[in-house]
Amino acid sequence: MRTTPSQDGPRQEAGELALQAAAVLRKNDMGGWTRAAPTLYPHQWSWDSAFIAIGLAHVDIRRAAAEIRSLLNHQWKNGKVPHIVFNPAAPPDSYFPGPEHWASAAPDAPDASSHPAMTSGLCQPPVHAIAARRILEVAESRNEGIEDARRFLRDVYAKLFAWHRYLATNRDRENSGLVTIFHPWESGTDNSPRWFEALERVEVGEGLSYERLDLKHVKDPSERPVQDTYDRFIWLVELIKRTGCDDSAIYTTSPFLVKDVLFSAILVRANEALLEIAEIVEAPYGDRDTIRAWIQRGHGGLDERWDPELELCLDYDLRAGCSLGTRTIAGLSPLFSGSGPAARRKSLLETLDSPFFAGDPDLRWPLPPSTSPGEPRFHPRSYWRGPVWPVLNWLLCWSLERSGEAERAGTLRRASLEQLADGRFGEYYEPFTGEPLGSDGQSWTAAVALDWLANEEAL
Ligand code: 9WN
Repeated sequence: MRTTPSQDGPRQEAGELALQAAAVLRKNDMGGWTRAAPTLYPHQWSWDSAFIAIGLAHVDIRRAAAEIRSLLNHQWKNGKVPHIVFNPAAPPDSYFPGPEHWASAAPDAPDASSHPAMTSGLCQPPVHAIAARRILEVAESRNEGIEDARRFLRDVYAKLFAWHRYLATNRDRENSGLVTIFHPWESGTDNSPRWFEALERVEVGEGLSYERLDLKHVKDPSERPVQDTYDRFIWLVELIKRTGCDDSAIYTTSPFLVKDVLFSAILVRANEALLEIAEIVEAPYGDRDTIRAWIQRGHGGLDERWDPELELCLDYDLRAGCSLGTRTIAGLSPLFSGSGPAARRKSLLETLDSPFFAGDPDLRWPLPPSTSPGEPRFHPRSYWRGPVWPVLNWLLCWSLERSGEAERAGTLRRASLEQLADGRFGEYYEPFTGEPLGSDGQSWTAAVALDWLANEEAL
């Protein structure tokens, strides 16, 4: 990261912030992979890793590539990229449900016989191809590490293709273009009110006994999910484990099966990135046709989920056969994927800027809360129920740029950098006061700051 002349105040501050962000990533570096946060999340999380790689690209291309490579080393035989790769050196009581809890649940895992388990049995949104493509872009813009980045793309292309094929098949038996999630943790937006009604339908069975560890790491328990929600999370893990993480069995038996529009929107963009990678590595034409078809199907699926009344894109509960109509940032999914007619995207940009989201006059910065402040289940401190998440804003910014909305993306980026200017790199932020919440020193927040700062410098 280039430092800036001292007579230039804001640039000097940007240089300082970049150094602080890089220091967070260094501190969380476990040697070839990065823990998501210093104590709350001592393992490698799937989509966190992708964002982390984007940030690392501005520091060291090979290290950025290593982040994704190490995650993909634990890809399952069926193509699934696991949501957590456990750190064998993490203290036993540092995270629940940890490796012991997942043990023997995963015959498809590459290290299935390992006790404790090396990975969880879930997955998370597929930001990886976006990150892989970005690594080469950053290398080219810095004119550094270009050959390393190209070699990395050649090495990981087949794995990324297998990952996307898993999502297009095992997770979309309906050929709808929309990904089915088996657990709110798979959405990455875990206790968002998006899942409330679907979770209500999950009846927790007998004999659930466990100790929550997450509450030990935050000052205020209201920043974490309520007990009732957590019980359902753990019960769903139990049911998934009972099937041996078998996707067909889960499809048949699980009480929670939801088409997630945000996950699906990210997959559309990830497929666009994968197509670019396929061209760079000269992958077979058949692959490229397949990826193009996935992109088309993804757009189609998202179009189908448009709700003209709420004027948002809605998740769909496969079990109950109904839409899940809560006003959250996921409703803006067509802005993330670039789907739908231009008029719809224009109206969504207006919604983004309206008091439902970033236009609420009481917000500390004009940044969209994860759940609209008007929602009855909005909570400004509880994670995914209201706080602002910098990583989602990174995705939104990046997608807006790709859709030709550079000015709108720039506004979002600058407001985000103001939010992060205190150098604490919170996991998420209280929308009205701007207080950082959850974990400080959260790796992916530092990572997106690095990417944004580089973007500002390039202007
Ligand atoms: C469960 C690591 C992860 C993020 C998720 C975020 C949170 C875990 C938890 O932390 O989820 O996966 O224990 O709450 O919701 O998006 O990947 O940062």
